[in-house]
Amino acid sequence: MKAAIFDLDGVVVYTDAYHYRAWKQLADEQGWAFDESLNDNLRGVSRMASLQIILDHNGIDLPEKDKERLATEKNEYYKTLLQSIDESALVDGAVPFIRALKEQGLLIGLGSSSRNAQMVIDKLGIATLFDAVVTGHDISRSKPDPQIFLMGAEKLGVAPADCAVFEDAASGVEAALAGGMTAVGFGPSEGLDGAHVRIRAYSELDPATFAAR
Ligand code: B16
Ligand code: MG
Repeated sequence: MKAAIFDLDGVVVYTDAYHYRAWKQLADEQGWAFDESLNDNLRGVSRMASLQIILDHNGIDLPEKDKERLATEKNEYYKTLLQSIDESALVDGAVPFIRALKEQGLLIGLGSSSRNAQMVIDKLGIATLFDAVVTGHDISRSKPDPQIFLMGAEKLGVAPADCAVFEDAASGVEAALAGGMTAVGFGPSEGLDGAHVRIRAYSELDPATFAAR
């Protein structure tokens, strides 16, 4: 193992809960059904594709212009929630685990579909943990396409086969596997069983043993 690429939302920061609250605010205003199990289907999925999943779930068809307005509205709610984000939003054990991997000589990347990812890591003061950052601004194809992680490996100068990917989304695990990387499924979501390693907390992994895989 030469590198580890981390997804952001739900893997390093609990912004998955913030995304949920922002979509829920929009859904309540619009009178749409939306709950945590539907929210699980939005993990790792781009903003517009997430909106489409919610609309499909509610059997609603809208012109493109309206969809763009609604997605922007959700993003405004999300950014308002982010204004009060602090260290308490860091996933338990994530930063110490990443530092321990660095001590083992691994390079660290960030591979997040979110266009807000850079702002989040800057605000939390964790941007310097990452040797390479790829976000929703850099990609043309969403997870489960492996593009985001392949770009990350390339930026790190490491072969995909020497990379591990930490993901809380089924689409992200699929992307890592499609990229020929070691996939680690993290967190409470279902649909992560195809990953090479499946954990619910960082305490389940020993960094030295993991780095030696
Ligand atoms: P934004 P990740 C993903 O980030 C989230 O899991 C997903 O819920 C969100 O819709 C997507 O980013 C886009 O985010 O609206 O901020 O551009 O999990 O890939 O870090
Ligand atoms: Mg995620």
